[in-house]
Amino acid sequence: MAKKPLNIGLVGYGFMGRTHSNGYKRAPDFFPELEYTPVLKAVCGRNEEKTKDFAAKWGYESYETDWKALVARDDIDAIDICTPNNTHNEIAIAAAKAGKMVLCEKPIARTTAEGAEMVTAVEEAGVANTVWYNYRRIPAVSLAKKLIDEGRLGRIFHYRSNFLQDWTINADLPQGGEALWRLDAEAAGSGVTGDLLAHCIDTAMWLNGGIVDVSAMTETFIKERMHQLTGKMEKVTIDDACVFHCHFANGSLGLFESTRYARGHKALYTLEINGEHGSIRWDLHDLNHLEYFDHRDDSLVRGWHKVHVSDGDMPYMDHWWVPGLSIGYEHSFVHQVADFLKSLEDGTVCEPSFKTALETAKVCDAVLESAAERKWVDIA
Ligand code: SOE
Repeated sequence: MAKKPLNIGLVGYGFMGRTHSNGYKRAPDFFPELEYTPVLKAVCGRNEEKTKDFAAKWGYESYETDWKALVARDDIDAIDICTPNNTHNEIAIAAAKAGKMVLCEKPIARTTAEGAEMVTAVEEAGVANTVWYNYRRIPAVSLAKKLIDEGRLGRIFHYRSNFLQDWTINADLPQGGEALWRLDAEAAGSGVTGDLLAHCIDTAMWLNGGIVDVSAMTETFIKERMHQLTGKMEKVTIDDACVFHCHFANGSLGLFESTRYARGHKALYTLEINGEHGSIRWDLHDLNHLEYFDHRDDSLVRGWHKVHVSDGDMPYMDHWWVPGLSIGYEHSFVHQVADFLKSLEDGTVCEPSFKTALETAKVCDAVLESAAERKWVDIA
């Protein structure tokens, strides 16, 4: 069967530009049943040399240096936004208005207000959309979803999640500009809350339902850093660390922590859920294992099971190697591409849609408000 091409216009060639491009390239080989196939039509970046180089390296047919020119092209079906958070709103709205599908790197935007405008734009235009919260599509995390939905844990009491890093401890590290925009609140919106806790919140609400209210504290440990764009020492306005607790709509309690100051941890995303019958835990440093405890097991063998998520009957794994062989971080992006293509085929929504991702933005905003005002905040 001849494949239907989906012409991709990628904006941004950084770390995320690479993960998404790899996803587009790998998905057709490993998900051959899909009707659509991504075509790497054009990549866009402001630095012509680097953009041209990226296009050659990753196999894009052409390049642009102005995203508006990319959005105006008739040969582009979908705009994929991999640029700093302060650009998501403008690019996504223009793309939707031009009738393009929009795929946007997380978080949806800097604030709920910006994200809400994006939701309106894609809904008014009726274009397919998704936000790349890739960790949902790690097979072990998808398996956790299946086990919870089957009711194996029973009533849920606790949800606990961390995202720990240590790459900003050095006070000489500048803020702002290329590669370091995540340290600049103007570009990023917030620090660890929007960058890291947003992942934890997206997964948490997917696995355990909505969050009702939050109480948070944030800290900025290094108060001033050299700004790469101005060359001056400037006040740091992002949150370096954030801790919050919350109530979920199902009555369970949530506890979340994120920091870029946990010496020794590079990207330690962990989650644990405790229910009436059992518990589940997972961490990104050992991403192919899901730990599962079922109190209803025979007491002589009761204990934590360490499930190696590699068998063909486990989520996504029938598309990869043979049982016992592992996959990695990059595969979560291949899975998101495959699920997006499948959603086009089926006429369904590829979750998280912009609308779903807006719920995460609302929680992030409430967390920041709670920390700033030292009070509990209800989620609107
Ligand atoms: C930050 O270091 C970062 O790259 C995030 O921006 C990503 O979303 C996360 O998956 C890994 O860490």
